Amino acid sequence: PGTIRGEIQFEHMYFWYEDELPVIKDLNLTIQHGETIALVGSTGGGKTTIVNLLCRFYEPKRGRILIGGHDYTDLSLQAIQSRIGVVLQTPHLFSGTIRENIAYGRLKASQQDIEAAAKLVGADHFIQRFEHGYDEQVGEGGVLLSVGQKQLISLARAVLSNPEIFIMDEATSSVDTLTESMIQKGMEAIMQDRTSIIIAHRLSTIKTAHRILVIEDGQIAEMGNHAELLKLKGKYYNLYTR
Ligand code: DCP
Ligand code: MG
Repeated sequence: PGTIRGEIQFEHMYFWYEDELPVIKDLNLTIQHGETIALVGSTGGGKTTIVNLLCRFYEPKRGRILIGGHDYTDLSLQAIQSRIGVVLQTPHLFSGTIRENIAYGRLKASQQDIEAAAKLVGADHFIQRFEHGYDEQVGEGGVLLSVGQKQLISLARAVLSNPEIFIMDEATSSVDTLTESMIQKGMEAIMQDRTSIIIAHRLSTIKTAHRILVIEDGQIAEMGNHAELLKLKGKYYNLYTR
């Protein structure tokens, strides 16, 4: 039983928002424990919706989601969200210090644990340069930081929470190349031995994923690894060889 710890299954899942237009249509997918999945595809395809459903910000209208072999509606919301570490495209920080934002309510987290998490994802580098280091205030919602820096802090938060499942919606804009390579390294550190779902925009992330899913119109349009999908000369090929 321990072997399916971070296994995720979508079974005949359907979803629509208030307007009732189907957004996810009969999604069937099993993600193995430890697997890295990249979701790609054109805008409006349903990638963020899939992640929102998995975090149970919404629930499937039909079909179900299983986490570790259990229908997730049988688990508490808190139990689900403690098993998932998520980095949003525009990460949410609260006004407070960097230290508090990494700890995120984990009162037992020691300074050593916090710094170890930050070092692992490469966030320590820019944090040390602040006048107050880990005690620097981030401002309302983190306004004093760049999007890339906020993602690095969210990555450190995810590492500290040691989740079975790691989800990341990569930032598309305004990340300088140094921060981008830090984020890349940080993600690689977290993805080790964890089930990971990355909504990916960078080829470096996508190429190393075990499976790439092209999501279009709420369905899996193509699935395979980078080499397989290139060979197919289909939608993935068109997205990434222009
Ligand atoms: N949608 C909606 N109401 C919401 C969110 C989305 O009606 N609150 C619609 C817009 C799209 C569809 O659902 O038609 C899928 O939206 P997603 O945000 O899931 O799409 P992606 O994440 O794939 O798009 P992007 O690449 O732009 O992030
Ligand atoms: Mg999206």
